[in-house]
Amino acid sequence: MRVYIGLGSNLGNRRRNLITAAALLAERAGDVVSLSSFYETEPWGFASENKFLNAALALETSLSPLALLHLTQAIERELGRTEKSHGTSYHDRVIDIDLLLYGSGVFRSDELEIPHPLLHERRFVLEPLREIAPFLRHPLFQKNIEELYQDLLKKG
Ligand code: PH2
Ligand code: MG
Ligand code: MG
Repeated sequence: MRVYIGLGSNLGNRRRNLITAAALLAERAGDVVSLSSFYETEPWGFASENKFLNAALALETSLSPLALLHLTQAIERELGRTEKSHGTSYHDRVIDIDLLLYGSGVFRSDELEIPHPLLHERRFVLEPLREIAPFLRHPLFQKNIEELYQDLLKKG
């Protein structure tokens, strides 16, 4: 299955954190078949002095959505991520690994929602994702990533 993943870091050696996360995914989850550029972005949804580096990657994997989620959570912990978001408030983090799309699958459980519910509202997700998969279709909106990105730019 082709899976799209968002990476973010705004603490420590951000570049190394993203590279290490991608390398550990390649070691444990499957083949990393694309990796976007790294984008420096302003914190979205919370106030912080620490800018993010964000990236997106495509992974070819045979893991199920939940198995992949648990693997990404283990990698986050290994890279030194401590706290989880409490309620709706965001916080600085060494690494965040988010499952964005799982093929054209739609998946919902208490732990995980795919497509990522905020994918289409976040420039820091759509900008790297459009670099590696502009024509990828969002299974719920029936639009591709480039179209979602252009929609978001229009909305501002
Ligand atoms: N992640 C968040 C909240 N805000 N802002 C940026 N720029 N990049 C992120 O990765 C990010 C964010 C929650 O996961
Ligand atoms: Mg996130
Ligand atoms: Mg996350």
